[in-house]
Amino acid sequence: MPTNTVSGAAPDLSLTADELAAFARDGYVLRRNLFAADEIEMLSDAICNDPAIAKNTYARADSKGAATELALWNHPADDVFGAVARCRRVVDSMEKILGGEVYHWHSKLTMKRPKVGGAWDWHQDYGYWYRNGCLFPDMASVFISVDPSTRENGCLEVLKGSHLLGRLEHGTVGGQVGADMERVEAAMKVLEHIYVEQAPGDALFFHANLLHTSGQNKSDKSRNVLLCCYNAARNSPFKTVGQHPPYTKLDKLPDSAVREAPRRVATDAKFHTPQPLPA
Ligand SMILES: O=C(O)CCC(=O)C(=O)O
Repeated sequence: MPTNTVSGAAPDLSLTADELAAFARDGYVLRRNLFAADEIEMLSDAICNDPAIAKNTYARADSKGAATELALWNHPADDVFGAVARCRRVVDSMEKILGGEVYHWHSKLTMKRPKVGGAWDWHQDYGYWYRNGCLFPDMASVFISVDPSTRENGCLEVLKGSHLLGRLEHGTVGGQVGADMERVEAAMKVLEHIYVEQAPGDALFFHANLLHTSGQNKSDKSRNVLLCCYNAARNSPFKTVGQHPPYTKLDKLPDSAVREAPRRVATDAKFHTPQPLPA
């Protein structure tokens, strides 16, 4: 695994200068094995067996009517999901990407059931978050594979370099927010379409204006992912829309906190309740 100069006892696992250059050029960078097998097993166990996840999961229809599932929360709680979202290898990377202090925007589980799991239509995350009152697209996510993420089960697909297009118009497609397809199709003629296949523990850092999609799950295996999303502290929304609060200080944790975290969802974890899409 690439590492930076070691400072103190713990290795610095955040993104290196070369990775940051790739991110600036392409709008994303894939770090293999950011999380170890035992850490991923903790996430998988909670996703599959914690009743709080099942209770707070809801579906979003894709444009073809299949349902992709998610559970979403704003504040990282004192549990394994919160530890991943606050650990240094993630948050220090985000601070390098966004150029300063970041805070946790939200985390979500996106889950595609075997055979029936639905797609995510082409969009930029800032297509959603613009509507939440964030002035600048100074936002980014990390897509952490809990299950293998393959072409067959609907891995993430990105248009390399599309973060440089700026924000496209978005409208409602199925139960999701989707980008203007005339623009997406034009962009596809000039930008490379990448299928980002990931093993469990691999982490894709990507910019809020990167166009991305993912297909339906045609396989007989689940495709579960933890997505942690961040906003620059200086970019707190100018208005409150829906369930996203303004800037909230993020307390970073050492990387070792993931293994030490409670495996079950914290009792005070606050999930979003499903909301109709804003007009
Ligand atoms: O889980 C996926 O495949 C994509 C999720 C996504 O694009 C999103 O939550 O904005």
